[in-house]
Amino acid sequence: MFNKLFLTLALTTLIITISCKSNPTTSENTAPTALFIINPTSGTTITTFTFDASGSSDNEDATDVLQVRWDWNNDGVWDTDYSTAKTATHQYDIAGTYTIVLEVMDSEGLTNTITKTVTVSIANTGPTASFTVNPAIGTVNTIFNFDASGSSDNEDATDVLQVRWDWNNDGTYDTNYSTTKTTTHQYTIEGSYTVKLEVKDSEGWVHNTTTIVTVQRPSTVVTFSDASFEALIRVTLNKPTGDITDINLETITALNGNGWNVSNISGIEYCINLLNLDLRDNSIIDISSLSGFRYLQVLSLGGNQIVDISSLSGLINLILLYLDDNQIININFLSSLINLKELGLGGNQIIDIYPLTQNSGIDNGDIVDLTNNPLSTTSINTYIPQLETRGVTVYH
Ligand SMILES: [Ca+2]
Ligand SMILES: [Ca+2]
Ligand SMILES: [Ca+2]
Ligand SMILES: [Ca+2]
Repeated sequence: MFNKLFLTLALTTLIITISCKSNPTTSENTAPTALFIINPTSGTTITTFTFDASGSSDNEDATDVLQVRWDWNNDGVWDTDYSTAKTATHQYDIAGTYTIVLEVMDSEGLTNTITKTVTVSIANTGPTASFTVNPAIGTVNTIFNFDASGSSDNEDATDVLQVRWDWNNDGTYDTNYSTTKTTTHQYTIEGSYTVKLEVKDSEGWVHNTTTIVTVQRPSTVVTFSDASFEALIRVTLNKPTGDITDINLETITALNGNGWNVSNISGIEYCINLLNLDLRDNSIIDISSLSGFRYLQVLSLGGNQIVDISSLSGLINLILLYLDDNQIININFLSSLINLKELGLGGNQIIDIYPLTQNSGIDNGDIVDLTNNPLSTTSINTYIPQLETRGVTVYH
């Protein structure tokens, strides 16, 4: 009985042992299979590449439990830790061809690696538009020369860059794209123009820049008959030599020629933008050339030899007018200067000040100096009191 039981156990053990040894491979772990794809397959230094190892597999483990790690540049140093996440992203800052290594590990620690390469080129950058214009100031007769050859691009040679021009910055380009960088343009109407250049690189990236071109009317050379007055003009313009043009004179807004020994101011008529003119204490007789100074606000002509002030009748923006110590008799022409606040007429030959009473702008707070004039009795007894009634301070 005992022997029979023992034999049965022994046989059973033997059968189990034999059956286990008869198929040893079914219980032995195998290494996983590494596999990945790269998207995109090539790019630039601004491309974010996605690496996807979800195609990796293992005979024993589900892909989910497989762990992966990456070496982005095959330098032997893993750039990520092991992770069950199968996708990763990476960006290459420097252009080149890189070998990527993926290692996959199964749950029992068996591993498999695979490599792939990716090519990274330099990312395109936009061009830089730049141009010169010569001359920058001209007339309708001027042929302006434009040169965009200073434009540049990191990737393209300047020769390859295309340019187009908008001569008046109205949003409509006036030329087609061309690789020729120089061109000319002529304007038919005076004015200030914003010129726009657009530069395009071989990948279609564009950049614009603008500059101002001034088209003036043709200038006229102005001559002066009084050397002292010309000297004053040259000092004012800071132009010791060379032609003085009407356009030069239009830049003057203030002229301070107190005591410059000027007797003839011909040529001053081109200083049409004068706001402030001081020619006190000279020997000027003729001021007819001041008649066009529509902007003039301050005029000092005391201490000259002026008789006729009819040219001042249109200077309606005058606020301060000093005509003291001249030879003035007739002041009819001052009745229209309604913006006057101070009027200096002392030391002249004025008898009748009736025209001042006809100037409605000479009123409260204004000052009129009539000292040292042979004023008529009517002026003193009638007209001055009328002015004073308005609030005008009258010295006489
Ligand atoms: Ca396995
Ligand atoms: Ca590495
Ligand atoms: Ca470029
Ligand atoms: Ca245009």
